[in-house]
Order: sequence, then C-alpha cells, then structure tokens
Amino acid sequence: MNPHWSKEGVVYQIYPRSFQDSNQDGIGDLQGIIQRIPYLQSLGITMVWLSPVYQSPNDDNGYDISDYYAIHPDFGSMEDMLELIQKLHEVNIRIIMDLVVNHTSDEHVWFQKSVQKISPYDQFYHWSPVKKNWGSFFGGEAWTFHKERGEYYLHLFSKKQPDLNWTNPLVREEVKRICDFWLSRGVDGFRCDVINLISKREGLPKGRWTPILCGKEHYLNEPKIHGYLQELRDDVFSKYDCFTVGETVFITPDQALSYIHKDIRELDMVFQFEHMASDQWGVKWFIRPFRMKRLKKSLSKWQRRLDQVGWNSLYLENHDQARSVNRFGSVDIRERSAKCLMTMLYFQQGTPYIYQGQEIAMTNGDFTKLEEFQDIETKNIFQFGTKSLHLSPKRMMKKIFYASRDNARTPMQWDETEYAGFSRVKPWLKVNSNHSTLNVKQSLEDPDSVLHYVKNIIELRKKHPVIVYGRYEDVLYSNPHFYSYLREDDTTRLLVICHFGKKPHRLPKTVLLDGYQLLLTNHDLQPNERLFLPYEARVYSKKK
Ligand code: ISL
Ligand code: CA
Repeated sequence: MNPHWSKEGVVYQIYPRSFQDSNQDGIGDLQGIIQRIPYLQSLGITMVWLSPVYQSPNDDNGYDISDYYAIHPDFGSMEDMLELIQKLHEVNIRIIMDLVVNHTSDEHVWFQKSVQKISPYDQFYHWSPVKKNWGSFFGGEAWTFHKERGEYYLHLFSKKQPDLNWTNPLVREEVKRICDFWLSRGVDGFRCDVINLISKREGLPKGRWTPILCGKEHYLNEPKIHGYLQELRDDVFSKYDCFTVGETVFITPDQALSYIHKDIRELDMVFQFEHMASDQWGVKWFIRPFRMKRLKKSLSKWQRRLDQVGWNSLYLENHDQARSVNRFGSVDIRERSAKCLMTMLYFQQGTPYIYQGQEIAMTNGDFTKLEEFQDIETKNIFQFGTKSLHLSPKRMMKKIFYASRDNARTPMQWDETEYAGFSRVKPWLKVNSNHSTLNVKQSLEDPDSVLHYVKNIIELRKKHPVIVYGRYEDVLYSNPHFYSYLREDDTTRLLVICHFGKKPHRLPKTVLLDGYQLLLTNHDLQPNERLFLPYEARVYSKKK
C-alpha cells in the first residue's frame, strides 16, 4: 500500500458540545478545544475529527446544517475556527471536519426557497405528490407533507433534515464549493456523513415493507453515487493533500471496496458497522448478548478482505454508539477490559480512531429517566417503540439506557470537581457521577491507567511499521475466549493475544511463545505464563 499520513497517524474524534466549555455557558466550544491542544499533543494523536460546528438549529446537534459557511455561535466564531486550524497545525496535528451533505436543515435557505419553488432551488430536495412508504432512521415515516408547497419531502433522518437531491448538478456544485471553502482554509479532509445514502433510485419508487427502514433498497449504495463521488474527487479532493473517510451504513467489504479500492479511491476509507452488531441485530435497538466471536468474525473478515487493496478504519466508539467498555468489555473489570479492547483493535491494519473519553475508558451515562436524555434519536425511538410497536415504556427505557447515543455524549471528565472540569456551570447534558474517580487528572497521575496504555500503543505504532502495514493472519480463529492474530512484514512478526471473559483460561498448546519478546501487556506476569486472567492482553514480537 502507498504510505500516507492518514494511514500512519491516529485520529481523535471530538464532539465539541461535550469536550471543553471555555466561556461557562455549559456548552463545549472551539476555544475550549484550543485550551486542550497540549493534552491532544501529549496523547500522541496526529489528526482530529471535529463533529459539526456549523450554523444549525440543533435539532440533531449540528447534523442539521443551516449554513455551511458559518460557525454556530455556541461554538464561537469563524476566527476561532481558523485559530483552531492554525494552532493544531503548529503542533503537527491535522484536522478533518464533518461533511454533512446527505441532508441540510429545513432552516437552510435552499430548503426555504425550495418550498416556495424559487428558481433554481425548486429541485434541490426530493419532492413528491404522494407518500412512498419509506422509514426514517430515527423511527417513523421518511416522507412528510409540507403544507406550504403542497407536496411530500424526503427526510431519511428527522423532519428537520430534508435530503438533498444529488441528481441536480447545481446541488453537486454547491457541495464542491463547501469542500473547497474549507480545504482552502487549511482543513485536511472530511468525515462524510452517511455518504452511501446520497443517491436515491430514479423515480423514487414506493418502499417494500420491512420491519425496519422500509425503502432502504432504494437508497443504499445506489449505482449513480459513484459518479457523484468521482466528480467530487476529481474536481476538489484531488487538488489538495487531504483524506476522506465515509460513514457508510449497512455495508459489506465488497461494497466498501467499490468506494475505496486503491484503483478507485472515491473515498480513502469508510466506517463500516458490521462489528457494531456483536451485541445487536444490525440496528442498535434490537439488542442481543455480546459475543466476542461475532466481533472477531467481522473484524477479521474486514482485515482479510481489504488487505493490499483497501484500508480499514479501526473504531469501537463514536458519538452515535454507547461506550465500548459497557458493550464489549466489563465495567467491573473496567481498566483491564478497556486495555484489552484497545489491544485487540489498535494492533490491526488500518487507521485507529479514538473517541473523546475512550482514552480514559469512560462509561455509559448514569441516566435514570427519559427526561434526562437530549438526543432526538432517543426521544423519537421511545415514541416509535411505545406508540407504533406497542412495546412497554419499561422495555423501551431498557433499550435506551443500553444503547442511547447520549451515553457517549456526556461531558468529558477532566477532573473530580462538580462538573468534571468541563464547565463551572451546569452542562447541557448530565455529567456522569463517576467523574469523581474516573477522570483525566487521575489517569495522568496513575502510570497504570488506560490513558498511559493507549499512549503507549500510539508510540508503538509510530515505532513499528509492522503494526501499520503488516499482513494480518488469524490465530485460534474458532476459539470463543481468545482473539489472537499475527502481524507480519519482512523483518518482524507480532503475536497479539487478547483474552475475553471473566474466567481465566489457559492458552491452547498450539500457540507457541518460543523466541518471542513481550512488547506490551495489561497485566504484570511471569515470562512464559500460559494462564490468562480475565481480559488479559499481550503483544509479543519476534525478529525474523
Ligand atoms: O448508529 C447507527 C448505526 O448503528 C446509525 O444511527 C447511523 O450511524 C446514524 O444514524 C448515521 O449517523 C450520522 O448521521 C446522522 C446523525 O444523527 C449522526 O450523528 C451521524 O453520525 C444524521 O446526520
Ligand atoms: Ca461554551
């Protein structure tokens, strides 16, 4: 694979509302991020992905944009944004922005003009005289009647997020202008929100009935999307030293390669969701018990399928997913299980993504009732579940406590003070009460913390190219307790062994440790010890 900074680096995702409040209004902001640049630097990360900071009515916390060329006053000003870009660059950290162009806000001027059929905005969105039986990702219908225009419009997300009509060349020109605007101001790339949904089947046919997301056969990876992305690549991205990562829902490795294959490169990498189904059925509200084998099966399939032809993005958390230690590890053995998960993931081939708070193994929010949640998806799903699916409120709340996106959006836990050092006033979303013992300050003081462990992994990735580029091979593939694999290049072989579960197990005899040196472990052990404690992880290395 061609070497590139986007492959060799590590991305840290910032959810600006919850990272650091600098002006004491309870909302995180750009100056807050600027204050924390030394912290980002000390982690060793090389890229920041910023969730949306554009002008927005905040129906979906910034994923509903009303002006792509303005910064939301909650976050600061355009000067603050340019200052952030410059100050990150000064310490060699690149920055990618969130590009949300499947839809805009209904308060965007394009939509308001489209409603009134003002040229040339008449066909900027999808309008229809009839309903189409498509379902929204947030529950409920995706086609809503607009009184003023007298037609239905499409919104795959909330009613306040109308989908843009990408068949219209004027829409594509506007998107290119947005990208150019930010790239020419120093931004180093984009995370492209739900990018595999932008193209809809010609004629917008009625949806087939399915239990969830009726109509998805008409917009997932629709063939015309490739032309649109090639146009963006050729007219904009190829002119800059930037990179793109597409958020692609319900995608298989082969479909992913249709975007990211090294000979295609419409996008540089994608976020896939298959491994997120290790504790659910592909949709976060249909929960099943976590099985490590499902996680392994999925991740290892992506490792094998993309090797030499594509590039993986390695993530377990983001602002849409509950905390990984709650889902795939154990909150009782929090630190060791979080380190085990990081070892399992960040020694694979691909670019690592760390979501804010994951580096100290933050846990799900300690919410007690629906009113404490702020997230639109959470609120809509409660309504949808209780009203349309006739599930009991108790059952819905159980799902929400487990899977709500707000679990990952609670304020960053910097220290033990009342609002966790995030703010001096009451934050927009409840601070987890465990911040008195679980916070950055303590993690920095404790040499055995998850924070120091992940810093160490980042250092190792910089030192050993085999971790970035080496071939991947499964070991003990069908074993339900161990997730183990080899990474190998011409000079070095790594053996990664991660043991999952709450009971100790012996390493099967087929795995030989002879000649290996221990490179990393989350537990002090005797050399050649074959018994693995709960969530023990080790990385061995050998020169060839
Ligand atoms: O979590 C999901 C799949 O497991 C889905 O929720 C999916 O990832 C998500 O709905 C798409 O997310 C993106 O677009 C949304 C926005 O609300 C999310 O925050 C964003 O990441 C609409 O813009
Ligand atoms: Ca603020």
